[in-house]
Amino acid sequence: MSLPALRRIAAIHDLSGLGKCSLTVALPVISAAGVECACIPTALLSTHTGEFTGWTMHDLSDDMLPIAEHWAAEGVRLDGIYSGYLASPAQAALLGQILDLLAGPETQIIVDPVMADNGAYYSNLDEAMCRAFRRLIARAHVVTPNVTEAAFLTGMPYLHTHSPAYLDELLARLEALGARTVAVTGVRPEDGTVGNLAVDFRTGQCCRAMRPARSGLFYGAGDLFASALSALLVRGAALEDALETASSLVTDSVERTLLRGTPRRFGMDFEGALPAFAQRAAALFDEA
Ligand code: PXL
Repeated sequence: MSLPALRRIAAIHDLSGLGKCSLTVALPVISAAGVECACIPTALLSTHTGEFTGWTMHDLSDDMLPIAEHWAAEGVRLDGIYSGYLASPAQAALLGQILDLLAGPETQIIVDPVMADNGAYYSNLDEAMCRAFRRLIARAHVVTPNVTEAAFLTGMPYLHTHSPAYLDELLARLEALGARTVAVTGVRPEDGTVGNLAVDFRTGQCCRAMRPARSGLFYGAGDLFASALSALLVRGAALEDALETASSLVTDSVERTLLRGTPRRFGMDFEGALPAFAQRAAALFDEA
């Protein structure tokens, strides 16, 4: 029996030791989707920067290009390059250089412009990070902002609920920035409903995955979603299947977090949701 080639994604994110976000989410989720996850860490932190104080951070900017140069010298093939939290705007420029080195014609580039949520920038980040992400968007095949990030990127006001007219304007402005496919997370058509919306601007295809809303912030939810979506798209899933399957991983993890009463800053209980996610992913590719 032979197996199809294993696809490989390079995940370019920070490694926050505690709090379940970025690489500590990307690695298990991308693996569970049946895709290899290679890593270029952007920074090493003791925890993520939300709701923790006194965290440590070691910037790994000096290592990012040498890692990519080594991989390029080894002739490593990447089916996807998926970037997330960057420690500074300068790292966005480095990411551009890494794309020059490592992205081939077949490499899907997924940029998650991680910088803000709930109408506010994360600690240490500001408009300079937003300007840097704006420049990267035109290079990406898929961009996965939450509503706050989409509003900041496009100069729109951040709103709590999102009318069709608001969403149309947001999407039109993201398209004008050069985005090809966007998946906007945390879309709230009305109070009590939240979900994700994806649009392929080349075909006009638009799909949504909406669920009953749960109150409060879930750290790492965006990373769970974008990691799952990236892996599924890189394996060749259709946009609507990838959106639905990634959204279900987030919903299942939200429910487990609430059932267990896990303090929010420690991240989401996605571990027990991974088997069902892996099964749904395998079913998309007839491997169930
Ligand atoms: O989940 C996004 C994220 C990633 N990395 C770090 C963060 C955050 C959000 O707060 O602080 C370091």
